[in-house]
Amino acid sequence: MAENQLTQLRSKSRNVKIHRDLGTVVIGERINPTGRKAVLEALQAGNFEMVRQDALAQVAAGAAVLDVNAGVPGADEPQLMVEILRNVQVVVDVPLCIDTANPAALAAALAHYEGKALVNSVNGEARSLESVLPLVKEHGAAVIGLCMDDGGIPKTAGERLVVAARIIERAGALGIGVEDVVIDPLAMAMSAESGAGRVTLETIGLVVKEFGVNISMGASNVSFGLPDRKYVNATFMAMAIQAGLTCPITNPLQVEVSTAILAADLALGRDELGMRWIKAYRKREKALVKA
Ligand code: THG
Repeated sequence: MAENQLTQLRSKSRNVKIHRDLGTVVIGERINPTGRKAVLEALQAGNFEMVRQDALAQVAAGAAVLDVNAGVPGADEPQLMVEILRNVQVVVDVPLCIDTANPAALAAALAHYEGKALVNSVNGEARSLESVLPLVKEHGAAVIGLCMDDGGIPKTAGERLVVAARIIERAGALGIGVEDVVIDPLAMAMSAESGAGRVTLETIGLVVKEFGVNISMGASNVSFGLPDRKYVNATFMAMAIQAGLTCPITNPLQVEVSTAILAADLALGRDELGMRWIKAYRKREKALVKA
């Protein structure tokens, strides 16, 4: 069993620690035109108000880090990414997770960013490793490594572990410590492939045992194509935290998911005297009274 790693991210004035003995770190998923049509339409209209609102609301709902994606078809992604980052940083001061497959957008974002960002993402493909990891090293960032490569997404947990090992090894060769590599086992739609949830959970187990690294994933992906997604998301979230997930990319406004995260942390002894659970309860009560 490898020792659990500590990943630290920073914004201008805040430091966020990610470690398996600490509370689960929520990375808010909502600033994403690829995943959300309303954001896409706002950005296409040159309107950044929704991005600012999504930033504020997610942090108020408990996100410690925000994922930022600028994938608008036909747009100048490097320029749009920086514009979105600027708008987010005007309203909140939390570390950001830069979600792009475009090396030019990543370079622009890292040049603009003050602090230690989480790069989302690199994968096991040679081209990705060669373009992303030097930027991560140059800017002293941390990086999410996806368990996939030229061959696509491996079917078994053992094969995904092999990809994770390659990413960690290549990062290490460039001087990026294992504590700054966060592995994403890949969560896919369970409605399309019945074993999808299980292989994700098994991958988390293998990667944590071997490397002790922090684990992230797009945790809402599992429920694509299903009705009542929030219950599926919440249950899968608790199971994945038990397996070793430490920093899910998810929607903190979905109360079923947020409470599942807090309850899982409580059950695993990461919430002293249940203080975080009680605080979140009081906050929900207060919001109900106001409404
Ligand atoms: N791993 C890593 N990064 C990721 C993902 C991952 N980034 C993108 C994605 N997956 C995580 N982000 C989202 C964002 C939104 C949704 C899911 C994952 C989502 N959107 C609703 C939907 O599609 O039904 C909302 C639709 C809408 O409002 O238009 O669920 O896996 N490293």
